[in-house]
Amino acid sequence: MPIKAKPYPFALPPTQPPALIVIDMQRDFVEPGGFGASLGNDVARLQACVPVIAKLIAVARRLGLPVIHTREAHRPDLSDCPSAKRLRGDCRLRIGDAGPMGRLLIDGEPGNAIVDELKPIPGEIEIAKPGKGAFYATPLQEILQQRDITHLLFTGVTTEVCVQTTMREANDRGYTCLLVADGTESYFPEFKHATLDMITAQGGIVGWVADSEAVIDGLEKAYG
Ligand code: C5J
Repeated sequence: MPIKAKPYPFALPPTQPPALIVIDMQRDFVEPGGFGASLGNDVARLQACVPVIAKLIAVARRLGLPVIHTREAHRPDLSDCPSAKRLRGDCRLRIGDAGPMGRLLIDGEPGNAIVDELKPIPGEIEIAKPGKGAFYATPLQEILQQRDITHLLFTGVTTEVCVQTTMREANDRGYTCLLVADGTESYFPEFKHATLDMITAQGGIVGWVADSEAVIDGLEKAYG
């Protein structure tokens, strides 16, 4: 039974279930005092997708879907952060500077941790990524190949930056991708909506979009 989705129903693979990919649900973006706030964004906007992702993670764990979490994170010496990225914008605090939750966007700092509600459990994969896309300079592709995963369900933040970039990277690598509409958020609602439209335009040029309710219903019927 396929998932009710746009632009047309999303067929689930019969044997190896899709992976649930949770992009960058870290305090840096979602809580006050982090990198997202330092760029002048209203971080409260992103909190709407936290309970939706929590529900999807619970379903994925119960049905045995792999759950893969990512964090946008740089090494403490910033050797993986190009100055073109660090110096961009007119922000109060830059990547690597000390903020209220530790150094911004630095691996291991309190602000770089995934929010409490969505914490990975032992056995789940957590990938620190230095770029917007989760395939760039990470082992993600090998991890998916080792598990014969062909289909990916995307959630996380922000829709038009790290989520969309990763979904496009996944497309070029041959993965079949669906974005959960209420499981992703942006600081800019108009960018979120534009991204959903871009993904599904032209017969699903980047993939499919569905609500979490439809995704959960489809997963329960396929793997429950
Ligand atoms: C941003 C992200 N917005 N996770 N990162 O810089 O989307």
